[in-house]
Amino acid sequence: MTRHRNLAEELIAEVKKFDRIQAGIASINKVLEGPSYKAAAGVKWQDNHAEQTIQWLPNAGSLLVLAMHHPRDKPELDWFDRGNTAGNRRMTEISESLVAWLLRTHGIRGQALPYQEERGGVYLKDAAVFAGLGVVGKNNLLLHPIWGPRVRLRSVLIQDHLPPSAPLDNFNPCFRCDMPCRKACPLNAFEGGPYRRPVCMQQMESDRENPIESDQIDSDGSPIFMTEWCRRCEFACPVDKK
Ligand code: B12
Repeated sequence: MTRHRNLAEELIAEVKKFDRIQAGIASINKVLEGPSYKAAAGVKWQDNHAEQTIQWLPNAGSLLVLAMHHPRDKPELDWFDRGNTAGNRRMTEISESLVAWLLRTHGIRGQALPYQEERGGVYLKDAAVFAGLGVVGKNNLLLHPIWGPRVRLRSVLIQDHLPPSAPLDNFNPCFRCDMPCRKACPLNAFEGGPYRRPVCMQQMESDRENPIESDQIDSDGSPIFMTEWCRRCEFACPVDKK
């Protein structure tokens, strides 16, 4: 057990070498039993993420969950173009370098998981809660104690059983908050209380249909257009408003 504990600590320290990234470890079984897996998603979001479908490594027991700060002044991390976002591409690279580090230094296999659950990813907010990275707030987003909801998530499967990170205690940022996040939604996706996925999806569809011109140029000299997703429920959250 001590060997596993040391390894978990070393792995998390390795992640901290990357700028504005934090990590925690969750048990896979716990994540797969989480509320998102129990909820019926209803209307499916048709997304255009171009990531490969994968088969999980056999006998994997743990997930390394990564949270990357996504500040207001770096909107480009979220811009979607040609199958992905810059933020997701960065997190994939970091995940792959951590997989290589695990094998090189400890002989343990890992696997960088894709973004979508249906391609072999996991529901990342649940994973992040169980990895001690935050709590789910009234805006239905993971609230990190330092970065609030302004984080992007990703995970790496580990073919071993590492001790899970401790859950966050005494962090109840929505307690007595008058929920500006819920009032900020342009389509009132929180009218009546809980998050209404089909309503939020209308906003996302509209974002997708109205791409913005970026300052990047394609090989044929024409400007590249990007989708800029709505972030109003994120920006309105008072937990560290950076
Ligand atoms: C499909 C999807 C969408 C769809 C559908 C969203 C939805 N919530 O259903 C659309 C396109 C509409 C969308 C919108 C947005 N998304 Co989105 N989305 C996803 C994706 C791929 C899967 C989410 C999903 O289907 N969940 C299943 C449904 C049934 O559950 P849910 O609505 O999320 O609610 C569950 C949780 O809140 C959980 N929960 C609630 N309380 C608690 C308490 C505990 C203790 C636990 C464990 C769990 C838990 O249980 C709920 C179900 O009962 C994830 C990435 C991933 N692989 O997880 C990103 C993801 C959730 N999205 C993200 C973001 C940022 C957004 C947007 C802000 C848009 C944007 N700028 O990118 C909005 C915000 C909407 C909102 N307020 O929830 C981030 C969230 C980061 C964060 N801080 O939480 C994620 C993780 C992607 C990423 N890049 O990191 N998204």
